[in-house]
Amino acid sequence: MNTKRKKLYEGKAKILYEGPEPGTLIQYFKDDATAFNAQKKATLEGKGVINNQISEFIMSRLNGIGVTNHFIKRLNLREQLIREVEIIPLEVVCRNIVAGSMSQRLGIEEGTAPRSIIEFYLKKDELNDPMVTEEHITAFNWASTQELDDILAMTVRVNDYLSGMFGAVGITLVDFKIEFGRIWENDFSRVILADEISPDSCRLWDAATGEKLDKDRFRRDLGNVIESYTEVARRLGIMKGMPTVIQGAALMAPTASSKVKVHVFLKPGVLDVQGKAVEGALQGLGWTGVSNARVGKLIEFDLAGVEDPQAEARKMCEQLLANTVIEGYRIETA
Ligand code: AIR
Ligand code: ASP
Repeated sequence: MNTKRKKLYEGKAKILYEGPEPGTLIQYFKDDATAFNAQKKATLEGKGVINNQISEFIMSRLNGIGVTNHFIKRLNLREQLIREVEIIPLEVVCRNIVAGSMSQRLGIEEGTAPRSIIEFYLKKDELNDPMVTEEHITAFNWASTQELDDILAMTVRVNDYLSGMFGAVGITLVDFKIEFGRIWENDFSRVILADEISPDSCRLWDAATGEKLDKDRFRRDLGNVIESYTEVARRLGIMKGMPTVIQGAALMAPTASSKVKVHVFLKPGVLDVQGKAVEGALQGLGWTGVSNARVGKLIEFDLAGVEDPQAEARKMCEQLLANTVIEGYRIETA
């Protein structure tokens, strides 16, 4: 992050900043992890980068099947542009297999599978997010009956879609938590899916081995948290499309320093007087096969304190290093 903007809210794993236009926000994914109402805390390097991408992937897919949500586009490794919503103070949990708090509360062993169950929790840290029923929700106006119907219908669709999506890559969707918000259009409001969907908010088990690939690795001190999140991203085909430098950077501290080389040269079609001179001289010395010589400049530097050196170097070219009307540039980072 290199621009100063207004922070609107800081949660346990994310920060919300004012967006570039009214009705938009920027959602920043931190590396911080908490569990048991923040009694347990840690920083898991790279988690924010992975969750930003997994959540982008899932939210885009859900948008594609008509589950309207707040995601607009990913901006960089840790940030996404989202629609501003009036958050409904509920955590909606959908369970396909008994695990976690339901297993503890009801004394039912983890792993048994009844039918899918949807539960509601009130978002209230001071009270440890108590479970509530539909009666509480409508009685206290946290959501209207109509909104609750929409929330239930959307949760069922999300569960169907995600169960299939994860199933196809050998992952069992055990349970997940989602949140919703209201958007206003004139005097009418509509409920849309908000927040994030990632291994922080789902239980994901390897379908073959039962191995946990989600935040329970952190909650239960099972180790390999980032490795498991990365595995989820890999199976979904997300990490594959990322340039190698960024894949490395995903797990790298944001303060690590990169070697950057920026090559700037005149665009093809722009007369390069120096290039022509060099070309003529080389030809004169007998290298008659030389053509299209361009003389450019090379700018080298070390760059620390940024998360995406390529992206920063690109901005430097656009703002200072190249005259983009007539010059092109090529960036190498290592
Ligand atoms: N969850 C609940 N509160 C915060 C989160 N992330 C998610 C868990 C789990 C599901 O909701 O990650 O996937 C049910 O959690 P629990 O603790 O009630 O069993
Ligand atoms: N992150 C939440 C907390 O700190 C819940 C959890 O994921 O365990 O309580």
